[in-house]
Amino acid sequence: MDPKQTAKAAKDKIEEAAGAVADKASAMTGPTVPGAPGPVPAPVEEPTAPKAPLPPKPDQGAPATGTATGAPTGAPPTARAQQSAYLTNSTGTRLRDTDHSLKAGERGPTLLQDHHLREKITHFDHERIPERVVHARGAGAHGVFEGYGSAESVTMAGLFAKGKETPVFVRFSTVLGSRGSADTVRDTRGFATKFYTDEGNWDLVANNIPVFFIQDGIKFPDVIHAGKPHPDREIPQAQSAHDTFWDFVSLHTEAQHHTMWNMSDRGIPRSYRMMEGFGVHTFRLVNAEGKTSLAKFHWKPKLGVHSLTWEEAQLINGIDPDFHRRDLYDAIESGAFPEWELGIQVFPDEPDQMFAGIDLLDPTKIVPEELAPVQPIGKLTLNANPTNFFAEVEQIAFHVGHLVPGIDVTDDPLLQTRLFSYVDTQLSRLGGPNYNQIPVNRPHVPTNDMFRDGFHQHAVHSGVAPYKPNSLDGGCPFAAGADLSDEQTRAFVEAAVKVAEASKVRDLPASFDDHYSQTRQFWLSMTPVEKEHIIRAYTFELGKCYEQAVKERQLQCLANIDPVLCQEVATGLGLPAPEPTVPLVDLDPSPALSQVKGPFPPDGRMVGIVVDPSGDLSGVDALRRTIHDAGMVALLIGPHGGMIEGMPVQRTFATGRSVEVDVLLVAGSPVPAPDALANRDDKAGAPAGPGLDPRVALMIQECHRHAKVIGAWGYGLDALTAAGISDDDAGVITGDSAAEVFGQVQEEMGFHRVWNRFATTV
Ligand code: HDE
Repeated sequence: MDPKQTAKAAKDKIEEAAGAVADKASAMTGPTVPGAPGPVPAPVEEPTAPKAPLPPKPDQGAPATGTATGAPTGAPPTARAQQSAYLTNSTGTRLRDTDHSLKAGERGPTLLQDHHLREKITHFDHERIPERVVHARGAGAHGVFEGYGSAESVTMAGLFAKGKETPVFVRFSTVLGSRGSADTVRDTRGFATKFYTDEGNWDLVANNIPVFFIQDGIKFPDVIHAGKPHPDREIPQAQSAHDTFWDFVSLHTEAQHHTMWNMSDRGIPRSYRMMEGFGVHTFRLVNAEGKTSLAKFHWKPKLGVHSLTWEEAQLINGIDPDFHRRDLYDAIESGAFPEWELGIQVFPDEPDQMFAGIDLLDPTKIVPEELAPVQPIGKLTLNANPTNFFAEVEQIAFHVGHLVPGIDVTDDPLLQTRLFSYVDTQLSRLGGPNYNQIPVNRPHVPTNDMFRDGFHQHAVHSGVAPYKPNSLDGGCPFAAGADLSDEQTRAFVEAAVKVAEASKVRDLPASFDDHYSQTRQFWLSMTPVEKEHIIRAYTFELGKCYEQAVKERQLQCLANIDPVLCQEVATGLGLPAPEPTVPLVDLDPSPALSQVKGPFPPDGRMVGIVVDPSGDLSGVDALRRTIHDAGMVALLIGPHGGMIEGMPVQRTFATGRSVEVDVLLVAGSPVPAPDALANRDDKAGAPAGPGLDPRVALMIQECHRHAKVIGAWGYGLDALTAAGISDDDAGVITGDSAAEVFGQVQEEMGFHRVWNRFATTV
């Protein structure tokens, strides 16, 4: 048999199957439920007739199929996956049996000659690579960036040209936890974007918090060692609520600004789709005339910035530890593609690198948007899930030094260390210096780097002279032109800025000394309900510390930020509130920092619908379609799985929990289901009024406590009464029909929560 013919037949079959799946997806008119495990439903019986591998799911994308040195191959993305209809070993030889090892008789010892067994087990033994030192836990997606053309006066980077589309891959992450840790812990989130531009890859390796714990990269191991689990018992996982973290930040007080952001609602985002992103450092932009400007990068989510409540975050860590990952993939699968605008704050490139008294090289400082507005320069849309998590999300390697003409770095001492660290870490994480040849890291333009050999070399370099100058390879390759206005030949050239005359020192400028005024500014910019959340977060975290000295020292830092904050936390800890040791500086509040805003679009929001199969279900199916058409996901919640009146049940009273939904619609008042027994489902121990399933009562009460919009009609009103919720309460919407109630619910849910349902005291 001609192997080429076999490969071609397999490829044709894969493409045929991919087409069939796409047709099937487009033919589906009803609300889809994201999260299905395969592209075609699995049969109950094990399939045995040989056929080509299944294609990826319609929502999945894959890295481009260029070669390791950037040449387009024209192969379909599926060419990267398994190709044969038959099981083979890693060198393509077909295998008959992978279920039994080769033995000396059925009961005999296994033979050393079993090369298939040895290959299979050896490969398995080496499947793991080191997880990232920080940001180990994450999720990622493919997308596209479209330039607005508005940045052309400050940067020549071609990706910002009007209408220019650039493919991207984005990876979101937490910082402290290990790869298998929970998503909704209190932590900073990473927001790293690789732009595969026509001038090489540009990585914007950002966070969802605009300031950092430290001003000099040499302190990075210290802050991370303090935040990671205690080295003796390796607890707690993915938490800052422990002694070593608070020991460090209370001694190293430049960390206080970032810590305040972590204690705010920003530390527990509702979704990766609802986070801002910040490049943190000031970068240097260069336009086609060579003129430089300083700039800070901001990602602004179309859906607004929203958070969980602390109780929700803690419940979700148990109920669905993959909450953020699932939310991102489900939203993309259901067509609610997340969007952000990229914006820049631009500052003149003055020799002192200051703006409005703020040192632009100090990464513990922001420039309030009210002083320097964020100007939109392009739009990011995430539109495809990964096909293979390991190949794409785990192996992507970001680096702040992946720069393109028009974008350069500054002397921020944190950024300077990062320029070293990101290459270095990939050497041990990805096993050698050729990690940029891994498919997800490959640029979409030709590379000609004269780097040779090393582990996992995929390129087959020709020529004899990988050095310069040479004559034996005809002088190839040649240095690119320094003429910045020639887009065809221009090169990345470091901006020739002056370096001040100085002596070698291990020190920072005096302008980095103020650790408190912007921390206080953040506090003063919060609404009362956001301040309550901050007080509660500090009290929780310090309450988890054992050392009295650590708590007292952090209270002193809080006294230097705000006396009310300090007093409230001190009361919770049962300790006296100290007096400030530095003068309190009142900078103008920055309303842009508050999250209490709206309305925002509801795309991809989860709408729970509680149904009673014995009650009136009229309007529920139409409601599901309305929710779907409005870009949201409807979750039908019933007493049992399977179907209810032709509608698929996504959650039962046993499997569902309030924290999974943004809004709860109560379409009936179901009596206790047969499994509403506390010994079968602990939630059934929740108190409920007469006749209502206690799990439904708990769901309504939690949604109410977490200030979510609740809608009810018909017998649903009885359920509210039995759960002890008044229909006069803010954000509780009642009416005669599903359609009437949902119309009002939609208006309210754009504000994320019913904010005035929270009582405040500050
Ligand atoms: Fe990172 N950081 N970082 N960091 N960082 C890493 O690189 C480091 C910093 C950020 O999804 C590592 O590939 C140092 C600031 C993100 O793959 C490592 C310093 C910001 C990600 C590293 C910082 C970030 C990383 C670990 C202080 C926000 C995840 C694995 C000088 C602007 C990227 C890796 C991904 C990852 C070093 C500070 C963001 C060890 C030394 C500030 C989003 O190289």
